[in-house]
Amino acid sequence: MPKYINVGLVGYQFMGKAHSHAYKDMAFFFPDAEAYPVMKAICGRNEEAVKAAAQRFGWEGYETDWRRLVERDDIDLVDISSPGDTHHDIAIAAAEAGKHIFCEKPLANSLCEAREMLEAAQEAGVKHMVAFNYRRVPAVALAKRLIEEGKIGEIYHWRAVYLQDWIIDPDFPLVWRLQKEKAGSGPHGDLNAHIIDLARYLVGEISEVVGVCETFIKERPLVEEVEAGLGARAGAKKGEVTVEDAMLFLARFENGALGSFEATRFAGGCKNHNRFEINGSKGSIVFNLERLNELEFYSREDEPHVQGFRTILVTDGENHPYISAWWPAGHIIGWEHTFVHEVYDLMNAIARDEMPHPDFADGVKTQAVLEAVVKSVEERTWVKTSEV
Ligand code: SOE
Repeated sequence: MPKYINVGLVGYQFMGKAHSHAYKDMAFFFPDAEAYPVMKAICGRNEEAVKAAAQRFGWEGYETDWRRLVERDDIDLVDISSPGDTHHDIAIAAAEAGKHIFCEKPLANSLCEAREMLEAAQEAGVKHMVAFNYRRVPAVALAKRLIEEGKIGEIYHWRAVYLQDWIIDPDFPLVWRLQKEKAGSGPHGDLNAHIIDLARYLVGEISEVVGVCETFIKERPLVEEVEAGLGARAGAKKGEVTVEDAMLFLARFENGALGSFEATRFAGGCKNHNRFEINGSKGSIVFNLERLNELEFYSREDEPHVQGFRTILVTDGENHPYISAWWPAGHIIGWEHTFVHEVYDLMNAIARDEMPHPDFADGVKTQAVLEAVVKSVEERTWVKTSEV
């Protein structure tokens, strides 16, 4: 008999919508789940907007104060899909109220906050998970399997970029993601956090870093009206951009591998270009989110006359994770499916009384790398992740 987990979600915009869709679709496609989510309540400060979101996304009800949501006896899991400056207080209150927590990335706006969140969740004995959804792309899961099977041997290089261009227009307005007090940082926390998590997942822990960053457009029009997704309509007045527009860094891994990371919102033509290359002693792997159903693999163990990169279409339900729940081979999946996979794994973990991954301890480690990079930029030197 499946269990039922009552969910309360904070946030109803871009990420709130992605998570709502995942809760709504999960049982439909994954009937074998050991627990199903029940969409109890969605929360946001604007009553008219959150009420409309509740109806459209399929929530039973809504709240306009997250404190009220967290206190409700009929909520088992609190999902934090609101901006970074809200994560800490909601997570601590949720842990104290004995709720499981699913939190958007990066875990917090600072390492100190992230550590407090981990401590509170551990003390309360609740399950906790950070929404690094790209671990749940079937092609990334296949990359993990190939590495674990020794198919690329000893890893020498990790080379990752996360490139977007949605603010390249200097007249794009000053949305919350460009404000330090709300977002904590620019593409560093938003995008580098993802590729750091993937690097930790696939290669191992990062020991030291050195970074460089720039804010190309220092002032932008203030927001007149927030639009769907990442968009907004610009007003007449201008304000200061308080986060970086691009952050690049080099890294050394504990296992001796070398890494490079680049996150920018100024890579014209690149929309959501989350790409990594891994080179090992026996082969290489290449992944690009803009081609998320594919994984490129090169093996030095192939016969020399056929050596070269092959492109694996990762849509075979018998051999590739999550896929059997969706469609026959070749009937490709997309970005929103990664959130459904997360919810499936989270529900199963709660039902089995296991900790899902990545948990808040992973979130803290990623946060330490982010913070070490910022310190290295400030001090113009290499910084060890153990020293932040
Ligand atoms: C916007 O930069 C964004 O939506 C991020 O916030 C997400 O985490 C990333 O997956 C896609 O881009």
